[in-house]
Amino acid sequence: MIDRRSFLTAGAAVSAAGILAACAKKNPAKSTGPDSSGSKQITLGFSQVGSESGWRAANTQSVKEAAKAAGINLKFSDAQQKQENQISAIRSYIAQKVDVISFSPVVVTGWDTVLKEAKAAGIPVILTDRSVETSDPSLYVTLVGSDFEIEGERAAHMLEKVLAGHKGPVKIAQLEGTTGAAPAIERAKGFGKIMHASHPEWTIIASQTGDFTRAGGKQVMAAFLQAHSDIDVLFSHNDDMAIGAIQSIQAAGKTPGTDIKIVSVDGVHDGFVAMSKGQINAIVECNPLLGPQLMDAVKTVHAGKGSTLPRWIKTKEGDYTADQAAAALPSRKY
Ligand code: GZL
Repeated sequence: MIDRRSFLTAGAAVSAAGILAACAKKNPAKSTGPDSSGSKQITLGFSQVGSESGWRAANTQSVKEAAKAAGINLKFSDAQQKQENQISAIRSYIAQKVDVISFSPVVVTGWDTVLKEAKAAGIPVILTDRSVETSDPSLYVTLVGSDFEIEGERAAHMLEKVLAGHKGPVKIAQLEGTTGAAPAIERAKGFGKIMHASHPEWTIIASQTGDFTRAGGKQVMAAFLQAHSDIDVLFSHNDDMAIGAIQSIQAAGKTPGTDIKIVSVDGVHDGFVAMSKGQINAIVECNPLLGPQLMDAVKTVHAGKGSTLPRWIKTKEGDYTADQAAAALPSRKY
């Protein structure tokens, strides 16, 4: 896999300028009528991964609300977690001659062809949430989203806190996100980096995708528990799978958060509720409220200033342990 950080910095400014020069030439503002400010309204074509989790629902709401607030005409499609649906949606936006295309790629590979079609049509592309693997940095202007590898490292450090004072071997089950998705690949990588560097006593004895859904987490955790009677920790790549896993842990007669410690990622409302009950021990936040940052980037790109944007517009996020959950809940925005 191309190292995300080194790739993102290499020659980005040059490539972004190249995209925008091409766009300006081939795609004079395909805006619709004037917006409230009297300037021509921008049309944004957005392809969403799906509606698989509480995180995704919050992300969709953020994108829709931010587009409305920004006076941007949003064309929105839900791909139901299928890459072919996202590719079809992007092609439809190209045919409709939207001003800007944005999407959260369900998996990292398989995008070059359709992104080259967008480039040829002079339509700039902004990634949100998840990244893609490509050898051509000119195929998108910027990524608005989190650093998933750091999230994996943060999860390992939160597990260190949860296990404070624990002696002896720690047997870990891992619920992976969607196979091939950037957050799944990179959260596993970050967690493994800390585990291998600092914790020879930790062993991942089971690891399988639950596809970021509650049903997936419940089903896979039940299988883990059938195969392993000695799981000490669950590391779940998102709260929805952790919440599903909690049901299976309880069905097996064990106490989540006590018999099996749980560290999760996202920080959605139901994750915080489970944490306030002591069922989840720690959560690494992954901020879904990317809408405002995305709309700012859309306006910058549409104004021909995309080369002023960083190659990666990172989101800010925190880490929480169970003792902080109840106090944090009332102010949670998603
Ligand atoms: C992360 C996002 C992931 C969330 C899951 O930015 O892509 O997808 O962690 C969601 O909850 O399904």
